[in-house]
Amino acid sequence: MLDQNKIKTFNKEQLPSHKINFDHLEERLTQKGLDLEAVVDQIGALQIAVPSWALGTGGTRFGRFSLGGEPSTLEEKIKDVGILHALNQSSGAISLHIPWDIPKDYNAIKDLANGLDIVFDAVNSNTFQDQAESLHSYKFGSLSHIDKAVRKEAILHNKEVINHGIELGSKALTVWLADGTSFSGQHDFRGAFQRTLESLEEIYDHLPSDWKLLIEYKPYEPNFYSMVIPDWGTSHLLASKLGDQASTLVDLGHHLPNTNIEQIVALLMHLNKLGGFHFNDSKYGDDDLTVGSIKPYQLFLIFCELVKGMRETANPELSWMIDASHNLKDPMEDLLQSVESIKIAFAKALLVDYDRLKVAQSKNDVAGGQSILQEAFRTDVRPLVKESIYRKGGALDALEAYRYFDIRNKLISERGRDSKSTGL
Ligand code: PSV
Ligand code: MN
Repeated sequence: MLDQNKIKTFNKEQLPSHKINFDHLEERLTQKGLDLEAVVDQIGALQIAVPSWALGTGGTRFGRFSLGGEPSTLEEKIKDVGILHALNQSSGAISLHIPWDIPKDYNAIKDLANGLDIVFDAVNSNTFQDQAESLHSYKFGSLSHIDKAVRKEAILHNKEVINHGIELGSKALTVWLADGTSFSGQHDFRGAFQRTLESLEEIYDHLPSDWKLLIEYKPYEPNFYSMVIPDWGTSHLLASKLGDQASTLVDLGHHLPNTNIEQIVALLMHLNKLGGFHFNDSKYGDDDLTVGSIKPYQLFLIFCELVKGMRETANPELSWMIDASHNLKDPMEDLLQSVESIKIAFAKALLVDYDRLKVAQSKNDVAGGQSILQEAFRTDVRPLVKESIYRKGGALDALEAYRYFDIRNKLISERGRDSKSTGL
């Protein structure tokens, strides 16, 4: 649907109005002792995985308004990520959710992805939807379930997900548990924690030696009294007990309002235990809104900790991923906007003068420290982001290009108006 030549032609047409102007930026970077080329390269190198479930329209419990042309097979989902990646050269990975995306022919799937320059990021298990009325339903939990047979089923599922991932070249399993309670007295906290730990131990034992186990946390939903892994402390506790291959995954939407997420990031990196990210934005809870659309300053502060952590700690490489849902917008447009916001926040964080910040901190110069951060945040880094994408063959304006090539309508005529994607 899209090839490099088409994007080149688009860029040529757009260039007069999109002229990349570095004049004031170059001067600023030099003043800070930063090399423009190195900064552009770093921004260009950042790849953010697209979750297979974010390619269709989401919904609320009040309804879902489908957009048409949604990918209904794994192949179509990979093709959609291929379109995003061709446009922004920054979405070269897909994260699968099993059983929504069970691959039938591994080689064919790998060839398809390979041809689109896409790799397989973390695979996600799903022990929150099983509707079976038998003993094996997950209504009352999965890895923490009181019944050993249900726990066994959930452990087996996670091992199968790892097996699928091995075939595709994935290197991580992400576990998010819906386990918890909605009423006091429903279960015993210590018992549920212990059963979860023991279940995770069995899954951990099945991990290949070069894999990571990423443990997500969430304070509420679908359970409203307690969650078995409600916060980063519990996730970290489990990861520490499991071993070096286990770490915590931070989903930005999985915090109570006003939680200081940048502090969590800093501490986890200090302990070499930050495994990855699910980016999104929120105003109230797990709203799954476009990254950077509500709290861009928070996103920037998180990136400052990430940049410092990557320079100053031995924290292993992170898995970067978006986790969002799209009720109103075309998901593809939303994902393009999200990736752009992530890159903007990253670019701003690269401009912070961390040496000067340390000096300000050592003198308790509160206003000085704050202004060092704000100076970087207030810099318009869009030319740097644009240039990094342009150099890799991406579109000068990915969203505009998506509309220019009329991609949604093409997908609708290919797949139909009623085609629906799997996911939540
Ligand atoms: C749960 O809210 C979550 O953030 C987990 O990452 C799931 O795997 C994902 O959403 C999809 O439902
Ligand atoms: Mn998530």
